[in-house]
Amino acid sequence: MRRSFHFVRAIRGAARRSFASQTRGNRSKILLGVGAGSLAAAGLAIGCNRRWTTASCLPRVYADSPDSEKEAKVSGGSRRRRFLQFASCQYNGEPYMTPQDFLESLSFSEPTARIGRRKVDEKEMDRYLRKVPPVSKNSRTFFRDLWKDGLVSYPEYLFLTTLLTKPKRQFEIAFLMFDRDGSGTIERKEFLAIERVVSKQQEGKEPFCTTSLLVHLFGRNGERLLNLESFSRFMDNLQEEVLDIEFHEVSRGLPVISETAFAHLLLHDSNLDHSEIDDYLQRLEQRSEMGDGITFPQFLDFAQFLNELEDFAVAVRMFTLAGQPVTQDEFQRAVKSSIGKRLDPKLVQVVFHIFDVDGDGKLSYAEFINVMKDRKNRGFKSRDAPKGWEGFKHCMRQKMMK
Ligand SMILES: [Ca+2]
Repeated sequence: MRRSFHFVRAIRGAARRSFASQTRGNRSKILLGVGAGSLAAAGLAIGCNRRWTTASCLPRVYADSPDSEKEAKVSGGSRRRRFLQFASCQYNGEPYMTPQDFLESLSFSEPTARIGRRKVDEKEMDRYLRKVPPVSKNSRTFFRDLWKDGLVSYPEYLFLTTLLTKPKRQFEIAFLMFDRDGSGTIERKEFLAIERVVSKQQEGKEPFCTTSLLVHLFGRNGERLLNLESFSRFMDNLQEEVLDIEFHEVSRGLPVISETAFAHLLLHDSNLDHSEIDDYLQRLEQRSEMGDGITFPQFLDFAQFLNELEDFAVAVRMFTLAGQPVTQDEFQRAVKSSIGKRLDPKLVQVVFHIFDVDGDGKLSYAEFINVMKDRKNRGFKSRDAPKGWEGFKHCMRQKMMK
């Protein structure tokens, strides 16, 4: 069990419908819309929580898990394994994720229980593709809007998960990698060529089908070109959509999350076990007077900062060459040099309360970087928990330490 916010599945339906119409400016409407959904789901939440906490310790059996394991062994790699684990559809004999599967693979350690993969036929596929908005619509709810009605291929999954943690200044580098002929725009065939490379597919071996993402970026017949501006906006929207889901699942529709919930969000994807996470949270609660909470824009800033963690590490190493712990002012200066602005002092205060081990007001830098690296790489490194009997023992140890 990685997350303590188990009620989220119950509220997801209500939340998603409300988020679909979300814009930055209308948070009060969301508050009303999702707040009602959350209240309605609160009763369910208790049941869900119970089911999750007891069931999560036992190995869950999926009808298709032997196949997924076999497929992953053939093609190798933890990302491939994760893709196969969550891919709930099959089209032309190939496994695909729905947009819902994709979003769940980022937030949950296991997919929803199901029996086999649902076969998608031509007619259904045609219906999916007709629903896809063009990239010029600039949607921040693209994946949530399509939800079950769309397909994400394995190369696309690799592409999307790679983009999730790319710092903004690397958007252009990524764009130039795709624009193979240097024309200043990306064509569908250039996009597919890179996809082929990253998924290690041989040219001509396996033709890619037209997916929802291809139609979104290049049109139904690949008639549109993608320029740097649209490409960067797409990446921005993708990052924001995933963070939006994460934040609002925790806030239950409210515009802020508590400092403790923020700390939990930072720590839950790390390799820390439950007792270690509890230590961090207790330290935070003992040291800080709980304030007004953390808003979504503040959370976004922090996520942007995490995407620039390498630059931050270089900057902060200047202070730590002599093995000195970092003060809040030094921390902020290092942040500014990596993302171009300071973080809200309240956020920094929370981070210091969590990672100031001996209470001297300074940050234990090595610990901070190690935990935050795990958080940044969420979904892969930290989620490759041991499987089978080893996994069961690991899980039992975790439970007994609680
Ligand atoms: Ca080009």
